[in-house]
Amino acid sequence: SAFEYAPAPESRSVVDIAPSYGLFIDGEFTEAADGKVFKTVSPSTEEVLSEIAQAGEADVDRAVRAARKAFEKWSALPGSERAKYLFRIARIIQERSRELAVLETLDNGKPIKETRDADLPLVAAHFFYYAGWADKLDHAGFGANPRPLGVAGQVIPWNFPLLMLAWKIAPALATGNTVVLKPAETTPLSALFFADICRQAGLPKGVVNILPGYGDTGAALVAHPDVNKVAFTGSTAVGKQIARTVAGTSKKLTLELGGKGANIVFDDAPIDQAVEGIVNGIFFNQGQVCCAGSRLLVQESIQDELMDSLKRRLSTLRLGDPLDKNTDIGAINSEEQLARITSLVEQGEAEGAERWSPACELPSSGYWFAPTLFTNVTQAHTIARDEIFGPVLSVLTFRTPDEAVAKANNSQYGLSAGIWTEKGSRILAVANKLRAGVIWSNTFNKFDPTSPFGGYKESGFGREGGRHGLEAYLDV
Ligand code: TXE
Repeated sequence: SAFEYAPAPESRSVVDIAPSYGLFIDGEFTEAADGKVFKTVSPSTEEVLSEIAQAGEADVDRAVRAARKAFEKWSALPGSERAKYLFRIARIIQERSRELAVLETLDNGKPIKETRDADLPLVAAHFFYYAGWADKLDHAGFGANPRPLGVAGQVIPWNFPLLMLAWKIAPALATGNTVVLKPAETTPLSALFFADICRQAGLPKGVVNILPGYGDTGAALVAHPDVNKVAFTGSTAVGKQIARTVAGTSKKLTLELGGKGANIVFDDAPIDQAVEGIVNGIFFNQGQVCCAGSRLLVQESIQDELMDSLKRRLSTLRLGDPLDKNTDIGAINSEEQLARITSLVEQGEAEGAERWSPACELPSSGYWFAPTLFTNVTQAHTIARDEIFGPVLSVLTFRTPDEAVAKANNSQYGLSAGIWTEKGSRILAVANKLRAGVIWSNTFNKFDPTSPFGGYKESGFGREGGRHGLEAYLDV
């Protein structure tokens, strides 16, 4: 794509990680008021990468004040001026994309192939896309002169650290808001490198503030009385807690939460293409994707053929060093996440589903989980209902399109779905009945900044991306 900019294979030496990092408040890196720090670890080796300042309530307050002060000038700039900064940020991201891809792989554990070819190009694309909107807000269909909300408090997860930052920060800045963002505790580094990029781009002080920390830092940010807009991506449990905090205030809220995506394969689907889509759907980023196709719904008549092909394909996946450009499956992001996956998989076995994994040796240090398939799964099984957020696929069958739709919709979640069939009429008929925010057909996990993304039901509300993503940051 036009946004790709990462020419060579990657090595650790392209990134220089300092032994410690501060919080980024009002354009400066600073220690936490109470001096607290935490360590960030590389999940593929358990090596400590750096020591990070941990923001407390006093730091949240300082950052929100800085953002409030910056808002006066930032929101008064013509959109064309804000666009210049965003374009500059986008270009610096492209120029530094090798460094950022390696950094993200080290801190997150995901394969370099993904950070290089998916995360980083998409991060740059989001900044370019929203830079383009900054001077066209009067033409976005919201009426003349839509106004920014003020200070946005943004809390993001660890599965796509820099991409989630881009989803949040690019539309907020384009619309004239200022930002205080809390990255996840296991992946703070790329957000801090982004702070450096803001300085490199000459972004006015206080427009972007980055506060690493744990859940309590996020809770303090969300609760701060001078925050006007809250944007959260993470677990459904924390999303509900945040909704309770925000209820009864005038803050605007968008939530992007969990999922249990159904990938529906009809008997006329091209099998080889479907197998690639199934693999991409659940093993991309080790399955730690909110819109993962974690439930495979396969038409009964092709179950045996499809499972044979799928098992053969899984046996070719390479698990290991995420910095190796041939690696398909990297490390699980944290020990906690590995424990969560392990416990749900054990529950799947205990409830009677049949477990299968290809022969594969796991490295001796780091957090790893082999690609796993479950067959003989029923809709009552926990592994068919709960988000596992790991490389684990639950396979169910159906006979008719109506049964496929009923099973796909039988979920507390409604974020994503996939439909595999040669029949265009069937794609439309089925898609119209699915309660999911994003539906792919004959492909999976395709992302584009022009397209809104978000969920039904307990997958959250509000949309990010596209023109709709602007609305979340504007009074119209
Ligand atoms: O999420 P948390 P965790 C799902 C996935 C995963 C599970 C748990 O199923 O297995 O959630 O992951 C911050 N107030 N998803 O524990 O805790 C936290 O510091 C404000 C799906 O990592 O929700 C981090 O920055 N913030 C998901 C962010 O919330 C709080 C992505 C996410 O962490 C907070 C991640 C609080 N009270 C997990 N408590 C997706 N939708 O993509 C924590 N945080």
